[in-house]
Amino acid sequence: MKNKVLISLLALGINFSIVAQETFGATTIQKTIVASNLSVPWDMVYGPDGWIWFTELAGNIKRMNPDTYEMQQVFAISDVSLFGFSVGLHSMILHPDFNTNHYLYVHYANTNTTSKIVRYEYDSVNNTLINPTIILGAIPSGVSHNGSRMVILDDKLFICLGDTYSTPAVAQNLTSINGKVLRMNLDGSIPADNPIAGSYIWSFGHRNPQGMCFANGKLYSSEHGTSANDEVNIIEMNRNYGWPTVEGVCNTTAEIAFCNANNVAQPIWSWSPSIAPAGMDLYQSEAIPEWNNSLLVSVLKGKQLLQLKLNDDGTQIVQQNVIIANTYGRLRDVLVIPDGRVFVCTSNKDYTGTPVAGDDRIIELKNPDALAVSGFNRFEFSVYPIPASQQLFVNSARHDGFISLISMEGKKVYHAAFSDKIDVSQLPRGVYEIQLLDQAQKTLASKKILIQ
Ligand SMILES: [Ca+2]
Ligand SMILES: [Ca+2]
Ligand SMILES: [Ca+2]
Repeated sequence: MKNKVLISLLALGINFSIVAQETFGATTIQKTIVASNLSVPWDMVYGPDGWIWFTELAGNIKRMNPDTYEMQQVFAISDVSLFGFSVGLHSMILHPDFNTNHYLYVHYANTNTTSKIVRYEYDSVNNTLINPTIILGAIPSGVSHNGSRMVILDDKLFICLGDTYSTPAVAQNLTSINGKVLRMNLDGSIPADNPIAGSYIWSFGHRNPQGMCFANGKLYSSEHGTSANDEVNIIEMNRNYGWPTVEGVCNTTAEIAFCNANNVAQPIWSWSPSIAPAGMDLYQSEAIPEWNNSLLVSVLKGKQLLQLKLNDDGTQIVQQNVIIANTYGRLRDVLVIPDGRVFVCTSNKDYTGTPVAGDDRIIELKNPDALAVSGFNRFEFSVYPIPASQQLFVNSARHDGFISLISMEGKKVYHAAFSDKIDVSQLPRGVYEIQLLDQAQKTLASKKILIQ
């Protein structure tokens, strides 16, 4: 298999190197540098178009084909303001219905005191971005602590924002949007069902959250502490996460008093001394079974990729394992794609990194044996959101064949040619099995979903 990969990649003229093989439990992981000479790649997302999209700090938006590693520069944002401790273009998210509406959202600093969220449309004919629309402008920003990651969930956009570094007290000020997780409609308006009427605020008391992912029906985030007390939190509506009064868990006399008075949500995991956890994604695949149901966290100062194994209901972290330690330098983001491969990007050209030749880079981690099983990667798929209420999006490398939905009573309630979007608004709430079938109606893969 390894030789086959080598030959096929050489045939494509790809400049790559398998840099390491390592064993986790019974699984051998292969690590390959698949992109080099980037400049602070900041946020990677897997697009409904099957490409890995990513931002670079100075304003570039690129995409990489995860199978051939072909790299394309799609766009360069012209009004990115670069200043402070690596402030510039930060997070990006693609609309779940990107294949139809081509919407892509970015968050970046546009002056030395403000940042904004802008929606672009992808022009697939010219492979560029067009029609920028400000979704949320004039977000106060600082020399550091500007967040950010974005998640789209049930037609709502969530973004985590830091305290702008110089003014920690804003995190507790409910008239400020800094030091918060915000929730907005996809056009930037304030949802009528937000906890504070007329406010974007979803949760508050955050210092500098720089990782966020939705999984297991929960919104997880990572957050930078001071010299200690980095955190992993489960973000809940209208909860206070403590900063700046509380760092990490509520364990000093002053913290306990504040936590009791303010119903503070404590982290489910914390690190001291601080390591600077950044990007975060959930690993949910049998391709590397040892990592199944784990949060993967890319770490800047600590230069690590960490596995945080979750308990069954996803409310606790039961074990931490180090996947990468001090090998590629600072790691800014981690991305899991539907076939169970993992991509991490370095951040060595940022304000405090020490770049080496080839930096910055993207490294792929995979179990070649799982991918070698004929078509294995074609059968992996993910669905979104969980639970779904209106539309269910299906993210699969395979677009032929059929999809079925089976109720818990065994009744086939949906069966049609493959589509990456299914209307489930008429289905009674409950647990269903979604099946992907090939052209001959043979089931390729299935998973349980919740519709409500
Ligand atoms: Ca990401
Ligand atoms: Ca906290
Ligand atoms: Ca504490």
